[in-house]
Amino acid sequence: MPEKDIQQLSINTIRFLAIDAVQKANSGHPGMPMGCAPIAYRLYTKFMKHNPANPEWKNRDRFILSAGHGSMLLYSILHLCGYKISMDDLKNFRQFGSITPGHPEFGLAPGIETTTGPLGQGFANAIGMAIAQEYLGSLFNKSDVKILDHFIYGICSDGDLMEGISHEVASLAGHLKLGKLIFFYDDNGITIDGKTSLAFSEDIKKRFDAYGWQVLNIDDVNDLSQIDKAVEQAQKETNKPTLIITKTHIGFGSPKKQDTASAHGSPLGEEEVKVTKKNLGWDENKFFFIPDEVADHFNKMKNTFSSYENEWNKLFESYKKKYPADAEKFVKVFNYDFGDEWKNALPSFTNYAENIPTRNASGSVINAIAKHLPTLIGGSADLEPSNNTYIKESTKFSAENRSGRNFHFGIREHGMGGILNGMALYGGVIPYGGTFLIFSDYMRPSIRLASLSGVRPIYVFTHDSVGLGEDGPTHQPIEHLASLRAIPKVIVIRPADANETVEAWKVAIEHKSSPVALALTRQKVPVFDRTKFASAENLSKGAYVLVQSEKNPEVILMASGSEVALAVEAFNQLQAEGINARVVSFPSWELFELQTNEYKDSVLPKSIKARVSIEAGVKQGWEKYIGDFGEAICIEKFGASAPYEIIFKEYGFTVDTVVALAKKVLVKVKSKHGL
Ligand SMILES: Cc1ncc(C[n+]2csc(CCOP(=O)(O)OP(=O)(O)O)c2C)c(N)n1
Repeated sequence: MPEKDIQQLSINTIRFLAIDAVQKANSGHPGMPMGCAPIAYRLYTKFMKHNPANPEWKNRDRFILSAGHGSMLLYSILHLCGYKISMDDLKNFRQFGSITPGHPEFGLAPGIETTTGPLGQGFANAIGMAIAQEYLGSLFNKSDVKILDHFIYGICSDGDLMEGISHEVASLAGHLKLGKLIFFYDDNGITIDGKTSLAFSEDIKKRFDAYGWQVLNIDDVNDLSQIDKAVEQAQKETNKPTLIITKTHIGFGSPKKQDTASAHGSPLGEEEVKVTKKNLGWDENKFFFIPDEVADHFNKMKNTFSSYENEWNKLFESYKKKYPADAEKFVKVFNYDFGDEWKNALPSFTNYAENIPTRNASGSVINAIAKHLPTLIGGSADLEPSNNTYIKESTKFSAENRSGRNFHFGIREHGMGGILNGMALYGGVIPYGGTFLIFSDYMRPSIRLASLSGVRPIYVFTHDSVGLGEDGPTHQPIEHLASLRAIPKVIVIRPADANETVEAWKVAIEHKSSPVALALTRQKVPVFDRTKFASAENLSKGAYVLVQSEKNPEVILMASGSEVALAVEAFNQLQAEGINARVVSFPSWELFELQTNEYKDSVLPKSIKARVSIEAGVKQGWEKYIGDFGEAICIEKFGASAPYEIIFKEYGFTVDTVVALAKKVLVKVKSKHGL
């Protein structure tokens, strides 16, 4: 069969695998794969250096399907290339427990580089990956051997480019001159509601030109020579990311549905599947059909695919000979194997007379460990002096300086969230990003996806309560701790003092499977005298007894962050009045929940029912720990613009209130128990 015919047959195979899977699942998005099949085919078979036998190969070209609703496009091409996605997996599209869910999920099927579906996120992830590649390249590439030297391809859709996050990250990608990025824009003029003209009329070319991207055009996606020309030109441009505006037809080939919104999000319908098959010269009675010629065509590519990796392996061998220390470091970095030196370098705060904001302690930790964690890299969304995220021994990452470890994400929290995910997904780096806790709202969709994907960016959220003071209610988080705690698997840590902050960072570096959010104070808090109080190392257990009366405690005061100091003051007062109490420092619910029941009972014994929680945020969730008799000192309204001491006083965060509540719960407990 002539080359052209086999190409066409392969492209139609992708289309019909997608159509059949969507039809079988009776849900999904056939239109996008039908339109974009030629792009996926050409990239995976001609341009991308990848090896289906080893999807983890470090120097593979990446492919990001930002328009994740078109997942069947990705599953089909991966299946054809020989990734471990079987025909049964395709038939189980969107079924419980399958590796082919409605939208691609990182970690489920090989070859899926990131979880996409929420539009705009994949596009941001790709930019994070490009950044990670540049940084790691600066560490390991030599003028004579480049071991990280690949492209990051992707497809984004109208929806991706409408979403705000795409504006944020495209702007940064242009600024940073990320030349390895090559994105196709699936310009099919259709979204769910109908034509894009309903809500979208900007000139995409001008927009991306203005960001500093190279912008290319393809008039007809079905003309493979146009794809080839565009990709070749994109590869040559090393100083700018490239957007290839590609005219496609949603639902291509479907007589009734092509170019209409009805091809977007529902099966074509049995009748329309038939006529579409007829229309494109396919046997209408065949389902999930891969013609022999197509199977052969892809089989023959296996050697080429593995040769890409073999060539790189040879390159790496020569690298190893010339640069043995770097080669060893390369392997270690991707295994996050940094030895114990960083732990030995962790600071200890022993001047107990000092009051230190936990954000400052965090800055000290970053700078103490940075030397031993060469791929700890991060920055802030333009709040670096407030977040204390700067690594002083390093420089700023920029278009001219890829070895800088300090990132200026600009005022783009959502973009930063998506980029951090891409960096974490790339591997090898430990990315962190800072902003005020209040603005975690601006990056929440990305935080959720990091957790769903099982990757670990570290968030440095400072200004963690009304304790930030005069900036007022617009800047004072109230519901944010609860809201972050509500996201499954996110580890939220609100350390009480400088030494707990050290331990919080230790957890953050060691925890690799979900995001860690550090909530840190702007205001000064005391450094607890650890010769008198329990060790801060207990932070890793999420909650621990910080101090208690010698005799059996009758009441538990539990608090997180800056409110722990208040709990200790109230404890002293209660002691003075002859009431035995216990202070539980409670920096992390999630870490506490990971402990054994025995440990949990030892910190919060069932027998002590008199409990008070103190946290400068909503009560939501504390009920679980304070129980039926407990009381919470919390904030159920917005904050106020004033010096923080005044706000805390006005909002009931005083020793008197804590003591009074402790007594109240004691009375409640005693009367209920008829004592
Ligand atoms: C953040 C977000 N909002 C809404 C959706 C729901 N949604 C899925 S696809 C889509 C838009 C489809 O238009 P387009 O991006 O042009 O894709 P196409 O119709 O070309 O397949 C929307 C709104 C989503 N996936 N993510």
